[in-house]
Amino acid sequence: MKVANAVAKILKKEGVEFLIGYPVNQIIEAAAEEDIRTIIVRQERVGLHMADAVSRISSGQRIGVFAMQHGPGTENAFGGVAQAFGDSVPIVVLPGGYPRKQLNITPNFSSLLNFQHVTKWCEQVILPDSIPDAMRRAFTQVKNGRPRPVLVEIPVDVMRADIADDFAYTPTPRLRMAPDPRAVTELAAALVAANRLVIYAGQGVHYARAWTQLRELAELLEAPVTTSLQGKSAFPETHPLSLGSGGRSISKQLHHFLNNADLIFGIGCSFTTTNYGVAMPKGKRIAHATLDPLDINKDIVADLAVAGDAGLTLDALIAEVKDRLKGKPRGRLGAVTREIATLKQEWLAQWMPRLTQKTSPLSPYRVLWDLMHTVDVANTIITHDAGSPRDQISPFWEPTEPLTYIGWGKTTQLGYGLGLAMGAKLAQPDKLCVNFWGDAAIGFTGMDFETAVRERIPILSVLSNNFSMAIELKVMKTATAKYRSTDISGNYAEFARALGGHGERVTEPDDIVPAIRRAVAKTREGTPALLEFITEKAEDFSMFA
Ligand SMILES: Cc1ncc(C[n+]2csc(CCOP(=O)(O)OP(=O)(O)O)c2C)c(N)n1
Ligand SMILES: [Mg+2]
Repeated sequence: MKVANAVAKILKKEGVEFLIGYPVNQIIEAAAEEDIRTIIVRQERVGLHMADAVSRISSGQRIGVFAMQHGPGTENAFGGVAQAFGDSVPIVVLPGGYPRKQLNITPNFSSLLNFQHVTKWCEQVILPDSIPDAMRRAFTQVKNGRPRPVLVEIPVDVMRADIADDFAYTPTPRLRMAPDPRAVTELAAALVAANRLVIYAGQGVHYARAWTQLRELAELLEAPVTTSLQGKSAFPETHPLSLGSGGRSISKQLHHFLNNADLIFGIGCSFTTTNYGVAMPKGKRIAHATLDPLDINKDIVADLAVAGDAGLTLDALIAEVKDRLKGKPRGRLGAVTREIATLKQEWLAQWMPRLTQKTSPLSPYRVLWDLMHTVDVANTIITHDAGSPRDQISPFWEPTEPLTYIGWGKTTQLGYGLGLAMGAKLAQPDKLCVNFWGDAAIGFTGMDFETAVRERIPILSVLSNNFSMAIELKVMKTATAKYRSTDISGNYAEFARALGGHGERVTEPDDIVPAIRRAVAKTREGTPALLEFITEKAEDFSMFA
């Protein structure tokens, strides 16, 4: 058999249900022969974002796979892989390579050389017989340890070469790393001793599917919980102990509790310094439990550290904490939840005029508020985009179920959200999958709305069109005044209709809810929808100095 066919058979054995790709790559044809659904995008980057969401939404239980051609396809894919690396998403990338005769000779693009720093495993296969070994290594790495992209580059002549029909391949295992019991004991003692503990959950909780344990520990300790953007939806934000999620913009209650904490316990998070994550106030005691020791003592100093799977760590902590509390809660719950509720009320009261504003152009906050109160939040998966949309939505959207919000931003490529919503819809066809983005973001990846139409991936795309890069207005004052450098134009409702989807432009506050209802109905019929809300150039965010 040909190597490309062997790769497809291995994908099948690894449980891969769809291959997202862009031609020419012989694995696409071979996958179709194996009844693996092939999904062809309009550009590589978006296909990688889709694969990324498949992995995220399944906690890495289903691995997103993307294949593209050598040279241009591979070059154009770089952003998608880099974004998955930045946000630690496990995907398998299968680029073609130049024929062995020209491989690694300038100016031919080498995946092996160029993807080293945006993958955790990057291999080039020279010998046809090495394919099963290379795929075994890649799948073992992508399913274990810290989630991140892996890549196997296969030169086109290797793809066409023969390999024995009876090659051996056993699906790779998933292993969980348990924390050191002594470190857990020390950490449990500190958690119980703390007076004003805040729990900060990262996406490690999603990958470990440890949502129940997170909630149990928080309730045992009667401690408030926040999440990173990537961890958003790991804890129900309607829970009385929720502080909402951390990002560039945050709730007043989160700001208050972090600043008054005597111990911050990060679980399944990296504590990476980033503009798109809430900064830990200086001088706080930090306990850091995470899978990859690479993150420990990286950007913040950990007073206590535990390395291991978030689920196993939480299991062990729950047992230790129960032991210490001896079935007697400390009676803090009432006071803590009252403090949260009071602050939340004050904060929402302050924002309510924006969230319910009746002006045209529309307040983007009003659009989001109406969206959240019109859709079935528990059965919706939503993601933001780079720019104002992220900072507008993340503090106010309250997920109740795990993996219903895809948060991101360790690197923040405009246009990422569309592919994420499409990948989420592939993985969870019964959920309403939504991306909320701006008119700069749609400029990057908008053409792939056509992929949603053609491949029958009925997402709802919510566009905040303010005819501007509003978030850049403050830093581009002269360029805007002299050359209108932050202006953008376009009619995206017409664009969506031209591509075969449902498109509506909404300008009046009273039309927001009916338009959302119509669009959701369209997605149920199988038609992707794009709602273009004409919004003001808002520059206010829920930020605290
Ligand atoms: C690929 C890429 N280039 C540049 C940026 C920097 N950037 C972040 S937001 C933004 C403008 C966002 O404008 P828009 O999407 O219209 O949202 P708005 O702030 O207007 O609501 C820019 C240029 C980025 N995040 N990604
Ligand atoms: Mg804009």
